[in-house]
Amino acid sequence: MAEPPITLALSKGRILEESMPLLRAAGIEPDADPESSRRLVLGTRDTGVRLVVVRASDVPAYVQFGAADLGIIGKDVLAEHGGAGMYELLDLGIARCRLVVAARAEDARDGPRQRIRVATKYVRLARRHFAAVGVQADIIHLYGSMELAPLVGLAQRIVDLTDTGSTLRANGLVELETIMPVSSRLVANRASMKLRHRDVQDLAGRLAAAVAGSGTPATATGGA
Ligand code: PRT
Ligand code: MG
Repeated sequence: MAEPPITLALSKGRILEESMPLLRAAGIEPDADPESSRRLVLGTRDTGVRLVVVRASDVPAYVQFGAADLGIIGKDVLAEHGGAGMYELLDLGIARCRLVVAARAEDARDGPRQRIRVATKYVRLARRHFAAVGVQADIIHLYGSMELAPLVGLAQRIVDLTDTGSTLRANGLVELETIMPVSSRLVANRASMKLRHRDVQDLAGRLAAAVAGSGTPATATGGA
């Protein structure tokens, strides 16, 4: 019997957009356009790889529990999850941004109060950050539009991602400090690393070559 396909979990949006050129360079061509298709499981041409398309914050669950052998996630999502049950194999260098603390420009001048409320999707990372800098913070878990929280008095600070900074600026917010730089990572389920070592390493190697800009598997010659 043929081996089951290697399953790679990724998310629609920024990560998928920026992953596709790397996947193509690594020889993985989906049999439907993952961005527009309604299908959540996609085959690929001539490779034993299938793609599953899930929400960004759900990718770690698929990889941790082995429903996906591999996944592509932001370092933000990986760090917030904690990485249980998986190995980080590769920095893909895509979907770059940074996790920052931000506040309304007028509040930023005040400096932190004795105790502040912080709105974020990154509860664990925010808690760790404010503990490290010795600020008492009550963390409020939001699922989206963090930028709104300071404008309506829900929180004095937010912990959120920013890239160009235009979303913060558009809402009168300023960046106070960077918690960490973020880019997307290839992660692998721990058991898959053992049981399907060759397949996982092969795919990771081809992606590494694509990242390095050769655009072709390491064994191939020539080409730009
Ligand atoms: O939407 P859903 O809940 O399904 O998931 P998600 O919002 O986590 O997915 P998505 O596609 O928005 O983000 C997936 C991953 O992309 C994140 O986990 C990051 O690793 C990465 N990434 C890179 C970003 C950004 N850049 C980014 N700029 N994720 C979000 N943003 C947001 C930012 O917070 C702001 O609201 O995009 C907006 C524009 O940013 P500016 O600074 O350029 O204005
Ligand atoms: Mg989103």
